[in-house]
Amino acid sequence: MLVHAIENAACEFASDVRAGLTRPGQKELPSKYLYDEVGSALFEVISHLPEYGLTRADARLLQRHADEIVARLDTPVAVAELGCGNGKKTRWILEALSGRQHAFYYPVEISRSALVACERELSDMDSISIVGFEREYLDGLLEVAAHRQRNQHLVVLFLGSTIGNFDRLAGVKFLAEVRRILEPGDSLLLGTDLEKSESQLHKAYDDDIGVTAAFNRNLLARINRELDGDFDLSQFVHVARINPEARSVEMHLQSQRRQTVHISAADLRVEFQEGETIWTESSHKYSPNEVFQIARDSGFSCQAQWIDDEWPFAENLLMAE
Ligand code: AVI
Repeated sequence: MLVHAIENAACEFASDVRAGLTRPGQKELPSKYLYDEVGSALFEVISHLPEYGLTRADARLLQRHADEIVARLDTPVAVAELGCGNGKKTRWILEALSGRQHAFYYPVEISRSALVACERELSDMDSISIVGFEREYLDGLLEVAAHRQRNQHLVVLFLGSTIGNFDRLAGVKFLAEVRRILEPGDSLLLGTDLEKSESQLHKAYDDDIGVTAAFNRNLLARINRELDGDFDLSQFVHVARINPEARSVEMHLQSQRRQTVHISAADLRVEFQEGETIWTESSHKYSPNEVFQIARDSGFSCQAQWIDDEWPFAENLLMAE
């Protein structure tokens, strides 16, 4: 069973790499593949960098406002989290909740190592029962919903501005899917990184010591490791580009010369021109008011918003209508 799952994951990776690198025009790789074990560890380091305040702002808001957030939820409530990471930020919400009731916590995570780390991090909380799901977000949430007891409400945590890694429209579509799984009276706590100056954004996504560059280039190293590729890493440079129309920062990997790359497990030979890029991630930034509209467009209403005073970032509490 497990062997099959691993083989399927490798096939899917190979076919996504093939599709992305043979696209006419801009070559692309899906950003979800940035997070293997090395990539997840590098992202953890990014979250400590002075240039990248997003994760700390998210944690600060949860720490400061957890009681108020929890007080606004209909009880009894179970907590589901889409992408739990290492679980550290979630502790604030679970601690606030444990003062009121015993609670179930359902982390949904595609990375097994993150799921294990999260369960370990929160295992000392006696009044919380943890049931993890190693699944894609919506599949996992469907399972969580199937486990809910009668009269129990759900609060879904979608923190860290992961929503920003979707295109704006795809983000609304995703939230509408989440809403379809929920019931009136359930809620969604959504973290959104807010608009900031181009220079601040540029530094955040191209830091001085090169951790974000390593995070990005690891994707090519991962293709070499897992799909038997021969990317010469010294010939691809990390580039962070501001896209003012999309109000996003894009990460690209730019080929330093004309070159050909082979990826055996994807049965692929791909040519790069000098200066050509592979687009690996977009990170969209929001205005505070826009979140209210996104909530309405996806079947929620935004009941409360908390904005950090050090790094423009908002925690938004959305209620399922
Ligand atoms: C996970 N995600 C919200 C991060 C972001 O800021 O878009 C990923 C990241 N990419 C580069 N630095 C951090």
